[in-house]
Amino acid sequence: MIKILDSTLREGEQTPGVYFAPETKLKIAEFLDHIGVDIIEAGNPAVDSEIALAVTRIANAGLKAKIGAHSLCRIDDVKKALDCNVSFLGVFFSVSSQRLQCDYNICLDEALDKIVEAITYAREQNDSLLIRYTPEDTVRSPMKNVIEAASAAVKAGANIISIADTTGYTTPFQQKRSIYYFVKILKEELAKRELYPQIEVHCHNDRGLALANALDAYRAGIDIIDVSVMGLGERAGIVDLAELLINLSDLIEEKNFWKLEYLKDLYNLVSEYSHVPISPHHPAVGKNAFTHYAGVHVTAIAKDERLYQSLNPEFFGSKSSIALGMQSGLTAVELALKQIGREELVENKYLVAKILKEIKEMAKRGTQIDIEKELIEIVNNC
Ligand code: HCA
Ligand code: CU
Repeated sequence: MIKILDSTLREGEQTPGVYFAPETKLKIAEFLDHIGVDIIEAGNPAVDSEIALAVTRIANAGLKAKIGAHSLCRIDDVKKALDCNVSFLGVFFSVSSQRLQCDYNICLDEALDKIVEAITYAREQNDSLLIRYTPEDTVRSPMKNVIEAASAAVKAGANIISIADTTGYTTPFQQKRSIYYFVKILKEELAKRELYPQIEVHCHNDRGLALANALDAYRAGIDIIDVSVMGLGERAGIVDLAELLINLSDLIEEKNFWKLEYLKDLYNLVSEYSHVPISPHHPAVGKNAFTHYAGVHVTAIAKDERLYQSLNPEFFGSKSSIALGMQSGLTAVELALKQIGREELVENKYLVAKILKEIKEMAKRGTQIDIEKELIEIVNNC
């Protein structure tokens, strides 16, 4: 079964301006756990002692999910991560030619030594720790380097290799630049060496293809997909948790595997504390995700919602609704009148038409009409 790693608390907190206090992080982790996320990447403890504290609290909160720390391949940092009592450790070290030459100024062998040293140390401290190694910017690194680094990491004790599309470079539409291709080659090459780690993918959204690439990786048979709430993360962020779960729910056999009804509350919580608004048209959790507006649409859904819905709002703890405005027709007014408990007015066709005219006038201000409040005012004035 595919596993989900949520990185809202690590990658997500790398969104400029975003800061989650330790108690907020614990609340977010509890929600993620309820939803059924397998691994919660809770932060990099070496960044700040408060992050270490938050990771420790979450690790000790008795959640079902594995709690993970992120760390550079540096013994001191790995120590700080392990001090937090985590059951998952993700270490990263790029083996791209540019990174080795321009940034680290070392050769591949020296990089391999650092990777092996950090993983060996972590493995010695804890037999049952899940260790992931990420050759950061995997997909723009020479395949030979990635395979050498991944092989060395697994031999040193890593259980998982993550393919990181750090800059959102991959596309399902060019074979040699697709995550699908990287997964296949990596698995094949590791299998030749009799190494069978789990494979994870971390897809950034710089080209708007993070979700498409994650699903491409799923098709290639990967084990773990990284996500965050609202896709929060560096630059254009990563795969959005809700969007991925919607699509995976369609693909897996077992129904109701994830508790999607908690998504809305989780998104509202993260939005509140991150100060990043949820887009109204965000799938499943946006304000308008199940709202119908134009006359033709509302007339149809009044007969059967499924005429304009392929997702069942109930799965997300939502209901479908209608909006009023310039695009509305008489059916919308009738439905809205029923909604505010004025069903008796529906028979008065003259009044319904007058209300519609008023609604259209009001719509010209360019913001949504509040049915519960403003429609009542319109009715009282007509
Ligand atoms: C980062 C980069 C990273 C790492 C992913 C990983 C990426 O450290 O911010 O360690 O698995 O996108 O490569 O998020
Ligand atoms: Cu990232």
